[in-house]
Amino acid sequence: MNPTDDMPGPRNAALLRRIQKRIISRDFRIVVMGTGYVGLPTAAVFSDAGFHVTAVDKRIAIVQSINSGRSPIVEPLLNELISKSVRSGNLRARQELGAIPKVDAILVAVQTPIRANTKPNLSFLQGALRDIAKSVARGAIVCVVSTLPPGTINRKVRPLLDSLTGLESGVDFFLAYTPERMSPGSAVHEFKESPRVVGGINSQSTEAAAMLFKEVCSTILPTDAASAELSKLAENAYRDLNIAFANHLALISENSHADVMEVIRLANTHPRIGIHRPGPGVGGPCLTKDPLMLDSDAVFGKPSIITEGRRINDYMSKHVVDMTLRGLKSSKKVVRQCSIAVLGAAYKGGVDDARESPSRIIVKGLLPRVREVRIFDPFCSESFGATVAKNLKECVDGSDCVITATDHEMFKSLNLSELKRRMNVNPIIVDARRLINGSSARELGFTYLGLGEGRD
Ligand code: SAJ
Repeated sequence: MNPTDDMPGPRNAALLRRIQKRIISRDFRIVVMGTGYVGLPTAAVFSDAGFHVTAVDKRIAIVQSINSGRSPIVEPLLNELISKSVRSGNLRARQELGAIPKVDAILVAVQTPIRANTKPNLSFLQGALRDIAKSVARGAIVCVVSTLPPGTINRKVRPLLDSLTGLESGVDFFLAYTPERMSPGSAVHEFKESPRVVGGINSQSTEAAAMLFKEVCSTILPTDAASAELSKLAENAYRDLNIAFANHLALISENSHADVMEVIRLANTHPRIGIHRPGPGVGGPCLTKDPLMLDSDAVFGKPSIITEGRRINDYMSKHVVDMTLRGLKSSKKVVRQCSIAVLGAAYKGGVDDARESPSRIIVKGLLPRVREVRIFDPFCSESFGATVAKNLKECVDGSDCVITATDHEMFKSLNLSELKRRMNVNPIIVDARRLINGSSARELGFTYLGLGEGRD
């Protein structure tokens, strides 16, 4: 048996008890490496719970924002937590880890992007591990939070840390994978309430990491590191595939005189079915990347349900461009003279995040063909090259076609009569998010094209 896979030995059992005492008394220093959409809520929640947290990020603007008590991103509750913790002295940010005298736990939350060739880029992770190596002392807990390709902890993180520190992970210090499961827009709430998967490289590592996360998360799911890695990827790949299925159904419905929303509503009344919503594509940093990470060892040319799902979801933004051009032509408009209003730049409703947003493909697809593309988003300033409108009215005034690209709350209750008054004659709605009642729109004289709605 591998010595690090056995039951807690007497030495580590005593150490674990000492660590537990210090965690409970909050005499425990935590470093969070990387303060992006994952590291920031992590640092905020731990510091709010009374831990001494140092957040490390290379970006000076982020460090300054945190140290002045302001959240650098729009995320409910985050600003309050950061400002409170900075005031109480529990949270500080810095650009370099440097020589912090005593670190009890290090949580690594740096980005693990996908390269253009769809292979994972682990250079930020490796850089962070090099940075933390000198701070990993005997008895420290190291947790990787970033999303990882299968097998990374055991095959890459563990040997690298052991060689950099000269210590033995699982014996001298504890190493675990604790994937985040936060949805932007409710990150703080979900950080605390989503069951937290904690997978150590051995049972002591799982126990040590669980003791720490138990203080801030309502439920802990202890497991091994490899299963934890795969479970994180499986969740997001499953969601991506489910949305791809909804999108595929939308394309089929358009050719079958059926309405995909009705199809899904009916199917979902079955107690064991839960189909997601179709839309203009899948955006954001997670679902566009994690399925590829799960599939990163796939043999080229081998059939892959994951690759096909990604292709369908990517296709949907182009489909919205095609729907728009079709709508303009069927209304006898001269495409080159048309003005298009795109409602939403963020990748989903309620967030200010435009990463991988379907709106980008929609704007880029329409810009070279029409006179003007205007964009309005209540939270997000990204424009993808379109003209930014200050408000909804400015966006739709004198437009020929309105596209619902993001499901922000305010786009779900558009005043259609006012919209019609503000738009040019023969107004068109391309409802890529299915936020608008198509019958009401048609009664008012709109040409209404709902994604996934088949018509005679
Ligand atoms: N979308 C649809 N139809 C749907 C649901 C979503 O088209 O029925 C689109 C959204 O508009 C968006 C994209 O998919 O463009 C992704 O949205 P999302 O709601 O899945 O949210 P993310 O990517 O912000 O967060 C996901 C979350 N995963 C799940 O809800 C299963 C979150 O829990 C993860 O922690 C997060 O990824 C992550 O960081 O991995």
